[in-house]
Amino acid sequence: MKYSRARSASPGRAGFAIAALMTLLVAACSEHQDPTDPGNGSGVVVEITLTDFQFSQPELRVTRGTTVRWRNTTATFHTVTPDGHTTWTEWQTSSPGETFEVTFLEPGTFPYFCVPHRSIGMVGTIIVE
Ligand SMILES: [Cu+2]
Repeated sequence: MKYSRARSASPGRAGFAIAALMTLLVAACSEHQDPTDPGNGSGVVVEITLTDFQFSQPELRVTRGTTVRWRNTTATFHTVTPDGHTTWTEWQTSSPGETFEVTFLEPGTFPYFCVPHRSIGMVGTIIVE
């Protein structure tokens, strides 16, 4: 063993300071890197409903910090699948009343589609300004 038991059991003041600094760094990094962290939203929520077989607002324009909530109003299987980006992980739903939220913190254009109904036009785009 290269380190003593006493040292590992009691990290001391320097150890705590380093731990606190690491926590700050991790928090700063994740805030910068995660464009959909719900902790930094403006509190504005805009809802899009899934019907048979379309999104209620196929093109939705929002400001940064807005939370978009998709709500399934059908008993049909639908998805909200990112098209060419990884801003969120695909959501799957098959029960009325189920919801899914993404808070957009960075500007950009975020297309998505429903896997089983893409070919009949169940597609959408979120434009964040
Ligand atoms: Cu669908």
